[in-house]
Amino acid sequence: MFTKTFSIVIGALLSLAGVGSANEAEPTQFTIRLENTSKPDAFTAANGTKWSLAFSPGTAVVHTEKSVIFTSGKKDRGQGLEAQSEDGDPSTLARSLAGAKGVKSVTVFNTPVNANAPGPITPGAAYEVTVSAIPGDRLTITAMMGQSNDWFYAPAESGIELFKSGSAMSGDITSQLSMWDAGTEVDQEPGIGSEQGPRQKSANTGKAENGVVHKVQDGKSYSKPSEVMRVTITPVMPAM
Ligand SMILES: [Ca+2]
Ligand SMILES: [Ca+2]
Repeated sequence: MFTKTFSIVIGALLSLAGVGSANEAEPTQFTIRLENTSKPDAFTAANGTKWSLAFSPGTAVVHTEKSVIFTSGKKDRGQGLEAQSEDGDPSTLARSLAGAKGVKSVTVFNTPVNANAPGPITPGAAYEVTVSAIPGDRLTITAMMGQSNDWFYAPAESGIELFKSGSAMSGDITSQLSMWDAGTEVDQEPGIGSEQGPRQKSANTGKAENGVVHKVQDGKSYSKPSEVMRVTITPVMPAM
C-alpha cells in the first residue's frame, strides 16, 4: 500500500516537473515603459536660461552575455553608442547589436505613446516597447539625456535580470539605471551647450573627448534617473 501511494506521488511530481519545463521554454513577453517625469522648464542654466529635459529614442536589448554594449572604464567600442549618446539616434547601435554574440534581440523605441511620428519624450511623455525573454535573459535599455553632449541612461553593463528564481520581473526598475558619459564628446553645460543635441548644426558635431565610458555622478537631479524618469516592466500574461 505504501509503495503504491509512493509511486503515485512520484508520478504526479514527474508530470508537474514536465509541465514546469514546458512553461519555462515558452518566452514571456514584457512591456517596458519609460516615462519622462520631469517638469517643463525644471532646470536653470548658469546664464539664467530655463530648459526642459527630454530623452531620445533608444534601444531595448535582450541579452545573455554581460557587457554587450559597453564596459565601464573602457573606450566606446565604435558600434553606435556614440550616435545614441550624442545625437539620440539608436539606429547604428541597433544594427551592430543585431545578431552579436550573446544578444537575443534588439528593439528600437522611437515613437512616443500617442504620437504619430518618432521623436524625443518631453516632460510627461513616455515610450513603450515590448520584448520577449526566458529565464536567464537580461535587459539593457539605452536613451540619450537629450540636453547633453554624450550622456545616456542605461543600467550597469551586465544589464537587468529579467527573472529572479525563474519568476518574471515586474514593477519599477528605475533604480537599476544610471546616467553615463560615453566619453566621446567634451561636455558643455547641460541645456545650453552649442554642440548638444537640440542646438548642434548637424549630427556628430562637437569636440572629441577620447575618454572612457563612465557614470556621471555630479549630484544633479538629471543625473539621477529616479528623479527624472520612471521605468517599469510588466510581464504580459499569455492569451489562454
Ligand atoms: Ca563627455
Ligand atoms: Ca554634439
